[in-house]
Amino acid sequence: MPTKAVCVLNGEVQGTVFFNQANESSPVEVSGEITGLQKGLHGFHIHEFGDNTNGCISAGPHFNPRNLDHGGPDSAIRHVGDLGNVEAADNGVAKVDIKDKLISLVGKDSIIGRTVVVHADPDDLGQGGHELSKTTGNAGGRLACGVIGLAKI
Ligand SMILES: [Cu+2]
Ligand SMILES: [Zn+2]
Repeated sequence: MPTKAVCVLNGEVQGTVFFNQANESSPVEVSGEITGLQKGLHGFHIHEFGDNTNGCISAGPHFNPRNLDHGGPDSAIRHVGDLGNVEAADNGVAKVDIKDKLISLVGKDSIIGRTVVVHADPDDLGQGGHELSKTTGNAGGRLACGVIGLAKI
């Protein structure tokens, strides 16, 4: 039984992100589009809380159920929520096309009810040597966010 979820991003930029998981042990396919960005890389994460009461800041830190350091999507050491970067073209549009093995739409690593955040700056994937590299990837401000909800199949 496949599971689908969706997230509408609102803030200084806009977007819609879809999540699709064929079964509970399959990778999650993340697709969609974000518009209004500055050209280049922007950190793209799942944050812990589905709480936007005080804007994107209420979403809390990166979703990190294993209590590890921040990394990139292909790092052995990473937060479950570390999806790396999206890249905007000259027209400010970033196409999202990610397949991730750690996030899930069911079980203890489920991202349902949590928040997608897109950032102002590139995520250094834990490698930047900045004091924030091992917690946030030094990805800067939160441009937009949205809570992930179950979608109609
Ligand atoms: Cu983030
Ligand atoms: Zn992280």
